[in-house]
Amino acid sequence: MSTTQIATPASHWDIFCTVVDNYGDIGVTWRLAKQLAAEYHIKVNLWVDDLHSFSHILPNLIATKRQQTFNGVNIFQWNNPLDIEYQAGSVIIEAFACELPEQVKTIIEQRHKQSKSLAPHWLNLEYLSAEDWVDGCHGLPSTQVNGVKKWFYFPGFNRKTGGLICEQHLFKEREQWQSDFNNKMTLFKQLGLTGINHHDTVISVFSYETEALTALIRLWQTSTTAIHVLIPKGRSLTSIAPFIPGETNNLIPGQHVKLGNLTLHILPMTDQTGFDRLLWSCDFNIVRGEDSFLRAQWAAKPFIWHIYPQEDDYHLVKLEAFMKIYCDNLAAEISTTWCKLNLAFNQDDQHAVVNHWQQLNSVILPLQQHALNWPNNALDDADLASRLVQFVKNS
Ligand code: TRH
Repeated sequence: MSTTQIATPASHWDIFCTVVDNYGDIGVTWRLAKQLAAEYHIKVNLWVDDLHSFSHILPNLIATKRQQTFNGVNIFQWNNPLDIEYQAGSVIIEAFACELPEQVKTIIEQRHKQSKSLAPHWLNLEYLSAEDWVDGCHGLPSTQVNGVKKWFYFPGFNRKTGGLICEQHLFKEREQWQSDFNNKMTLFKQLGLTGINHHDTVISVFSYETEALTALIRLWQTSTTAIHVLIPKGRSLTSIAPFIPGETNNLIPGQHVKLGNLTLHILPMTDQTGFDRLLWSCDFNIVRGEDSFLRAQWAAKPFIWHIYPQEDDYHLVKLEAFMKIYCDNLAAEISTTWCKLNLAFNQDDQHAVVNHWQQLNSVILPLQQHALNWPNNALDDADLASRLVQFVKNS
């Protein structure tokens, strides 16, 4: 049975998230919810339609439980129609244009009718993009039926946008972690990885399926020095199948396959803190989607971004937009190599990806320096949560 209350606005915030596929939607909303609770002491109710997927990145979550609390955030199983008593928060965020439950929309309208000041702030949190048009669309309202306003909140890489998710002390923690190599060695041990020496090259791979990855594995196999590729169980495994005896589905985290100087290690999925530390500990990261893409930037290490594929290759437009700002002050030689490598990976171009990876060696030092400088430049003084809290105050 569904019960709704419309009397007084509650002080909490509601975030609604549908898990489309993969982990990006829940990954982003979970990061935001945790940060709002930890740094702004906001009571956050996070409504998620698929707790099973969520439990991959929050292993202690019980997928069958309707309500539970982690990191100060109340997590609710969101069934449609809502079957839990619902009291609307002062701010309601629909993540990535997910359709709010009818009961919630009704409450927003009723409150608005009573008095505009009683109506919750209704925001749609959009996907991250570095495209120019984002500047003009961030923060615009759209008037819904009955005059209620919904605001469009766009994350982004400059001051005209809603900013990037980044916790207050993240860079300090990352610097401390990277200043002592024992941290990464301890992490590798905790993950059950064996045979990794301090100076070996370590590469993490969290991508979608692509033959570009198959080509890189083939290349790394011929390396004269030790390379370790760390692969959390998931879609990347399809692309390494040719190198694995038996079914990739049967691979167990902790298992490894040795191919000359290359070792492929299968990893368990961990929580987001563990995943961040993994990125901080590798020399190079291959990431994807939205959240791991950003976290690879915060790791301050060189990376390849395997962007989420879209119809008509629109993702390549988004990739170009990001490459343009990332390479803005890079020397032409470095920028060309890095951009071509990213393009080749995203176009499944086996020949080009191998070619550009081989050229990476000659620009790796300045690229590493750039990766170190980038996070502060990209953040542009304010992270997404702080801009969002301010936006709500102002609107
Ligand atoms: O899973 P993704 O491919 O998500 C994608 C994108 O967000 C895309 O924009 C969206 O449209 C699509 O989903 C539906 O990649 P992403 O965004 O990197 O999200 C992965 C999340 O999983 C991220 O929060 C990091 C987290 N993660 C862990 O917490 N632990 C792990 O071990 C791993 C491998 C990932």
